[in-house]
Amino acid sequence: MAAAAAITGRAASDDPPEVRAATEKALRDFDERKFGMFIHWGLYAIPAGEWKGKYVRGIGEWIMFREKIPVKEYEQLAKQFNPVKFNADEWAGLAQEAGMRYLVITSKHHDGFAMFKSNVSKFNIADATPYKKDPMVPLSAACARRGIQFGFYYSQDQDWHEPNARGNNWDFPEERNAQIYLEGKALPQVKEILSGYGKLSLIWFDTPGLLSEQQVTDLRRMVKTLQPSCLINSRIGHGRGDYAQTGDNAIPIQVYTKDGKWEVPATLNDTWGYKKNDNNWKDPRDLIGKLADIVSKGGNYLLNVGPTAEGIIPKPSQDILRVMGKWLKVNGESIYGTSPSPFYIQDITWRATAKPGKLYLHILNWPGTSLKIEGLQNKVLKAQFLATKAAVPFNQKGAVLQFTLPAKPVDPYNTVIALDLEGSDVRVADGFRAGQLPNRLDLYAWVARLRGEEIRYDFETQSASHFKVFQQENNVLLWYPYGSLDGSFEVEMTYSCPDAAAGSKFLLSSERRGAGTEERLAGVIQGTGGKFVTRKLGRLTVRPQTSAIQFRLVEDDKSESMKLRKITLIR
Ligand code: FHN
Repeated sequence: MAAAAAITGRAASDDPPEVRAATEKALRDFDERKFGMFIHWGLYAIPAGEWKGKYVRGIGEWIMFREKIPVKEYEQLAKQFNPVKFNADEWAGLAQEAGMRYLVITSKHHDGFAMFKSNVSKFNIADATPYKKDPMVPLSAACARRGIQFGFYYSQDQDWHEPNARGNNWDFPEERNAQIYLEGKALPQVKEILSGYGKLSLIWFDTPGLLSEQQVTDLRRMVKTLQPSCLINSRIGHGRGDYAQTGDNAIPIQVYTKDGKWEVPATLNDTWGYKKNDNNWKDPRDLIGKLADIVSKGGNYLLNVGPTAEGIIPKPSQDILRVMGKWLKVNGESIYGTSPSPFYIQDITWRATAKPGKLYLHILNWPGTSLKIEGLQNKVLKAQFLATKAAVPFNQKGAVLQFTLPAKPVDPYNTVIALDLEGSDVRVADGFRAGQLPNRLDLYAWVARLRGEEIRYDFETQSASHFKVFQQENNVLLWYPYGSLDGSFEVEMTYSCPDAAAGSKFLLSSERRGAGTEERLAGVIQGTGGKFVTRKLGRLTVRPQTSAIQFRLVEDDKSESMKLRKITLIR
């Protein structure tokens, strides 16, 4: 797997050959699985987003940090944690029904509480709760029985329960010694999770923070010594992972294959850990589209559920996942084991995935009775809808392929057309190939990360709205170029705004991780009489190092109801 070299490169070069071989094999398998279940489960499911009667904004598992809850007080939650409704087989069964082929669960999140029986710290589910059992034993076994690969999340640097770990400066204001924490808790606990639950497909470290390169190298070595085939994600830090994560809910704007395998960790609502008031569930159409979008760009999708303190995966999550599973049952051939799109991503109408001699067109937004695909050089031998096996009439002249479609989608979520091609390799003409961008590039709101509790996407108008302004955590749209853009672009914005709501200042900026805003384009939202219009904004520079392009209202949210459909970058 040549593409993985950039990510495995440094770590792998230190690995013994047998570890390298086991890692490469595991990576190939991981690449084929495409879709996994993430589970954030811990004590934070008890307060569930509310502390002392007050609603706490933000992600649920951060409640201890946000409210600066003292360790002694937070520890008391363990006495109430009794997930009697937890049923390992039901959870694994749900993952299987959803078409998820691997599962990653929090063994210890930043709050420091071990969700497994640990001999290293008494602050664990078997010793500190009335439940008294280790749920990870039956869960790992249930996954193994169902052919779902099992992996653990472990927060290796942040641990708000420990004076020498990172994060808790309300109980522990004095300087920490990370090595004491590592040797006393993180390393021995990682050893425990690698030893007691059979074969782990991966360890998912998080928020690497300030650990030194040597500390990270030691951690990697320990994992690979105990289980050579256990994959390590990039959030171990210092480039020592086997595969990469994008940011949370962050999908690259284009096909992205140059740095090896990657995965998008994503939420079903706005939290990872259970929050009783978070009902901002994503639409299955959005999620099924995102699965195709991510896979067509080269990634895996790790989609989260946050079970309750009783051990129940919230019903809306279950319902959504079952809808996804139903779609995958029919269309799985176009997802599992595929390679990324050979075309660059043009708009939000369709995506492509491929297999030798096969091309799958995922139609996400129905174009009406005709669909034109340009650039395919292979002769098309056959075209059929995966859902019905019905033939799709088409006409191919040179590199222009035209389909005649029914007026309405065959599948309301994503209609897949499977093409049989002449020749095994898919060939795409110059100017249409992945990696070759056009002079006008549309960044649609649908492709952006919608960050914030209020912001919403509307399928009807293909636009995002509710740009509420807060002192912290404004509602924003973020696009992630991942190195695909380099230059100064003229920028246009396609949006609508009722005249009465016009007037707020907006900011479109390119951001660089660690350095903040690099370049900004400011303006005032003009009224459009509620109609969608395209307006020129000025110029913006985007560099390969740009981590995100961001749109937000800055000072007031009078224009929060404006609808933003897309930003266009013109070279
Ligand atoms: O801080 C965590 C957060 O709670 C959650 O676990 C996510 C999942 O990717 N990771 C961190 C933030 O990126």
